[in-house]
Amino acid sequence: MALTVQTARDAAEQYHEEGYAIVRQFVDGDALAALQAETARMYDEGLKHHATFRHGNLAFEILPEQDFQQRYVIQAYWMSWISSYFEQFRRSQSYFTLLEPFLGRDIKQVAQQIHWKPPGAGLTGYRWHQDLRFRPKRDAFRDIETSSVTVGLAVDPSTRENGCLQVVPGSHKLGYLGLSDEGDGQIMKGVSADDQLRAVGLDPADVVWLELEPGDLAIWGLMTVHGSLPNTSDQDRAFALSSYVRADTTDRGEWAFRDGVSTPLGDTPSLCKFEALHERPEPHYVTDKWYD
Ligand SMILES: O=C(O)CCC(=O)C(=O)O
Ligand SMILES: [Fe+2]
Repeated sequence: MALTVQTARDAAEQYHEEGYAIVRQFVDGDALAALQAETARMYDEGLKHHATFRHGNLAFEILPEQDFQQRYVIQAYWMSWISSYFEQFRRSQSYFTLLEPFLGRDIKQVAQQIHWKPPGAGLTGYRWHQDLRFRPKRDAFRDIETSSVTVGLAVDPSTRENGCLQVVPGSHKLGYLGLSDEGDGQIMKGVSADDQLRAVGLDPADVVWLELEPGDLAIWGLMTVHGSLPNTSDQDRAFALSSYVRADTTDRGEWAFRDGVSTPLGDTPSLCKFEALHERPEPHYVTDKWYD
């Protein structure tokens, strides 16, 4: 099913009112099978690394076997550098049709990720937060709240049991609330709890669970309060996330669309989120145990 301009406009309207939206069957049929196969290939690529690996913007976040009984891959970043499939997918016509009502015709991408929640891995929840916290150099982005959108595409079914995303409708209008900023600020340690919402004046009863079929897509913003629980089922939850920004509001990111024209990666990576990109662009392993 090709995404219509009307569906994209409706999603943008709901997003502006409620801070999130869902587009069903953004990908289906053979295209969905291809997405699932390439996502599985990325997992196998990640498994080749004994610890968290970085090379430019490409990264695999690994839970190593010495601490977790077996090796798990929980995140991949910027798969485009090793996958021609993901390099084309991120700037495909479907994404442009979806994003134009949100961001206009000149669009850069600042995040490309897959999040897995392998059964048994345990540490696969993301505590309540607003993604603004991941844009550390806030002056590198202008008009940040309205110029950026994140989309999460269900590769596997996304259910309550396997830790689907949850959002608090309307929370995007409340400003930055500081959720999960305490301590080392690591959002994958500890779990989302109702008290965290109450502490900032939100009602846990308002939470919406974004249960998705493979190919469905969720949309949220930098100010939308969201989180997800660890997987307690035996079904993985691969979720493909991308953040896009209006190109004229940032010096960061990789071009996705210039005046609506799909634009490939250049020869070298651009600074997106990792501040260390320029200090340590070569392949390397990171062995700090953030999960301890
Ligand atoms: O994968 C998820 O469930 C949520 C991820 C998330 O919110 C984030 O990485 O900012
Ligand atoms: Fe987030």
